[in-house]
Amino acid sequence: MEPSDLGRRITDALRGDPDEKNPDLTTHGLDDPAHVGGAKPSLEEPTEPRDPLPPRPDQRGAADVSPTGAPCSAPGNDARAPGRTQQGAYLTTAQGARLRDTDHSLKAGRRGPTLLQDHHLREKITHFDHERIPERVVHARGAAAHGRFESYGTATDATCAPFLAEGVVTPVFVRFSTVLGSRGSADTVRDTRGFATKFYTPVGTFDLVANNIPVFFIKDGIKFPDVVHAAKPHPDREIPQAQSAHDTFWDFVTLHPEAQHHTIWNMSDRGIPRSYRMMEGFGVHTFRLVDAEGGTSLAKFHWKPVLGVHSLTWEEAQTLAGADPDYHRRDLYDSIEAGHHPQWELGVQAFPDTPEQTFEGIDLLDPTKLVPEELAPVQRVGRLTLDANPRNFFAETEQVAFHPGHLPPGIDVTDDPLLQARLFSYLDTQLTRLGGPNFGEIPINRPQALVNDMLRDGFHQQADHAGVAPYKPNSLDGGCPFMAGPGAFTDLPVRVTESVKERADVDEADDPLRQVRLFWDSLSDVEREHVAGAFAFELASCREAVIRERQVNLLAQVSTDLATTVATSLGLPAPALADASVPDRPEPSPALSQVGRTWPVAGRKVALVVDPGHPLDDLGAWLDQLHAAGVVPVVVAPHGGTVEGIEIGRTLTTARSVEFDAVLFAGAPLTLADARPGIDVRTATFRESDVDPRVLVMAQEAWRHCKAIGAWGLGGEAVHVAGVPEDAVGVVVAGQASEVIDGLVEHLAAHRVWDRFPAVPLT
Ligand code: HDE
Repeated sequence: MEPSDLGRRITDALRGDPDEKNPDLTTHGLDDPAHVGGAKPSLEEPTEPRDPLPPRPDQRGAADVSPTGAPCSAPGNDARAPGRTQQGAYLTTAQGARLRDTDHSLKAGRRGPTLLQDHHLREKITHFDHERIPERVVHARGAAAHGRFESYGTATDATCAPFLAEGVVTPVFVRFSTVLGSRGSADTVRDTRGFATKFYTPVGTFDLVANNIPVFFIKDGIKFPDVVHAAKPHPDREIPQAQSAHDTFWDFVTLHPEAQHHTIWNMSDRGIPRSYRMMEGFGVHTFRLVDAEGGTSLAKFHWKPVLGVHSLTWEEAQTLAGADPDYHRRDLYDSIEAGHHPQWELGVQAFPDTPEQTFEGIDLLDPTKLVPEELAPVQRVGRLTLDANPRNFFAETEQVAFHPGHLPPGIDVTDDPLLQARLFSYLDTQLTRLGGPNFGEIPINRPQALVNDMLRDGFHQQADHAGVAPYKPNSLDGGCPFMAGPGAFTDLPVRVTESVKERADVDEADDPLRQVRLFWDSLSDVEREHVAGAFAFELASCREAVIRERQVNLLAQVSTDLATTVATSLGLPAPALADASVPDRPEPSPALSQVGRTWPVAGRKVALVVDPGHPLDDLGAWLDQLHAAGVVPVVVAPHGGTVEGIEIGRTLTTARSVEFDAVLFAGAPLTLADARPGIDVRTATFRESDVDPRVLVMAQEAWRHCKAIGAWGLGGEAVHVAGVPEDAVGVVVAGQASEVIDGLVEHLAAHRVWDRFPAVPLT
C-alpha cells in the first residue's frame, strides 16, 4: 500500500464523530468508578462463564498495525495484531491451558509444604516478580490520551510535512508529565510539565517532545545530568520528593545564572497548572522547516489550549497533593470520559533562516531564550483533540517512547546544543527502560507507516522478518529495500561555519537575566506576588544561608521590589542594587501573563452543595442549566447515595473546594454525626442546629482562593455563616437559582475572581 493510501485509511477511520458525548456519563458527576464495558457489576461474584467485557466507550488502545507499521487488516498482511485484551472465558496459564484453581498452591496435604512441582504457582509468581520496569529517569510521573490532529493547511508554504497539508487528520498519542517526581508522586507539585505528542503520520512518526515552559535551565546537553542530579532528591536521604524546594536545586540555579529564566517560570503560576487541559506547550528549541522546493525557515512550536492557560494557587496545590495526588491525571481522564475533549491549537513562530540564526537580536539556538509573541506572532496551523483514554496504563502511557529525532520530511533539527544532546539521549534511555533495541515494536510505539529498516533480531523482537539480505545493496532479495526519491527525509545541506574544535560558551557577553526581567515585567501585580511568595517558600526550605543570599542577590538584578520582598520574608538584609541600575529591560510581553482575558468555561468543575433535608425538586433543572453552560456539576451532600434519583458525587467527608473551579450552595446542611470532634475539634463547639463545619470550610476556602461562589435559598445561610461577604466581587447570592448560575458561569470565564486578590503592587 502506498503511504498516501495508508494516510487516507487512517484519516477515514478517524472521521467518525469522536466528539459525540457518551450519554451515560453526562448526567451524573465525574469519577464514577470505571464500570468495564459500561455494565454495573453484580453484588454476588459472577459464576456463569462469559467472554471478557468490552472496554469502556471512552477508551482506545494502540492502533491495529503490525510491528512493521502495516494495518493488520491490510490484504496479504500476515502480521500479528497487538496483544489486545484477555481472550476466552476461562483462566489459563500463559500457554493457554485452562485452569481449575488459582487460589491454592499445590501442597503435600492441606497443611503441608508447597511442592516445587506447582508450575502454575511458579509461573504466576515469577511473572509478578518481574512486572516492573525502570521508571523514566526524568518525567516518570505521567498521564496520556489518544486523539487526532487536524491540519488547517496554513503551514504548507513553510513545510512540506504531509501531516500539515490542508484537512489531513493524523492520529496522535499525547503524554503529559511532571519532571522531578517518581511514578507515584503527587500531580500538583511545583515543577515543569512535559507535553509530548506522537503524530503517527503515514510517512513516519513525528514526536514533538515539548514542555509547558518555553525555555530550559541550560544551554548545552552536557549539563543535563548536572541539573537533574541537583533537582532530584538529595542522594543521602532521598528527600524531598518531586520538589525543587531544597538546597541542591537552588545551589545549581544560583551558580548557573542562565537557569534563572526557567526558574522564574517555575516560581510563577505556570509551575502549578490547574489542569493538563489548561497548559501551553512549547517545543523550546528552534527547528528548521523545509518547503516543497527545499527552501528553509526557522520555527518554534507552540501548543495553545482552547480553554486558556490557568493555574492553581499554591495553597490549592499543596492541599490537593494530599487530598487528591492524582488530580491532573483524574482531570484528564474524567474530562475525556465525560465527552469534554481537551483541545489545543498548534502554532508556529517562523523566522528567516539566516546564517546568524538570530531574530531581533535573540539567539535562536539558545534554549534559555524565548521570542516574545509580540515580535513574532504565533500562527495557528492545526488543532489537536484528545478524544480517548488509554485502555491500559502500562501498555500505553508507561511504555510509550518519545524521541526528538523522530522527524517527518519537512521538519528538521537545528544546531542547538541542547537539542543535539537530546537526539542521543532519547534513543539511549529506552534501551534500559524498555529492555532492548526493539521498543519501537511495542504496540503504542509502532509507526503507522510501512517500515522496512534492515534492523534485525535483538531482545523482544516481535517482527517475523522474511528474506535473507538485510543489507544494501543486495541482489538476493531483489534489491529490496530501495532508496526513496521525492518524499524522503532529506538531510539538508546546511552550511557549517568554519570553526575550531573547542569546549566553550557560545556567547560570553550574553546577559542571562535580561529575559528574566522581561518575564517579571510582563506579569500582573497578583502574578508577581505569587512569584515572590514562591521564591520565599522555596528558599526558606533551603538549609544553607549562603544559597538564600546568592539567590536574593540575583533577584536584585531583576527587580529591587522582588528581591526586597523575598529578602524580608527570609530575614535577610535588602540587597543594594536598584532597578535603575539595571540597564537592559526589554519591552514587556503581555502574552506571558495569564490574567485579563476570558475563555470558554467548558469542562470546568463546579460543586453543587445540597441539603437533602429540604425539598430538592428543582435539582434536575439546576443540573441541566449547568450542563447547558458546558460546566461539569458535581453534587455534594452530607451523605452518599442519591437525591431525587440523582447520584451524589461527593459527601462532606470527601469533598474539598480545592477540587472545583467554583462552588454553589443550594442548601446549608446541618452538623452531621460524622463531623466528629475526634477528627476536627471545632465540631465540639458546634450544635446540631449549626451549619456543618465542613460546609463552612468549603465556602471559606473557595473565598480565599478567589473562586466564584454562588448561593440561593438556604445556601445563602451557608455563605453568610462562613463569613463570606455577600456583596463582594465573584459572590452571587440571589433568590433564583437560574440567576445565580448565570452569574457564576460569567465569572468562571476569567477562571478566577482576580479582583478579589488585594491590590498590593510589587513593581
Ligand atoms: Fe527530555 N528526556 N531531556 N527534555 N523530556 C526525557 O526520555 C533529555 C528536555 C521531555 O512522556 C527522557 O524517554 C536530555 C527539554 C519530555 O515519555 C530522557 C535533555 C525538553 C519528556 C531525556 C532534555 C524535554 C522527556 C527520560 C537535555 C522540552 C517525557 C525518559 C539535553 C523541550 C517524554 C525518556 C515522555 C524525557 C533527556 C531536555 C522534554 C532521559 C538529555 C529541553 C516531555 O531521554
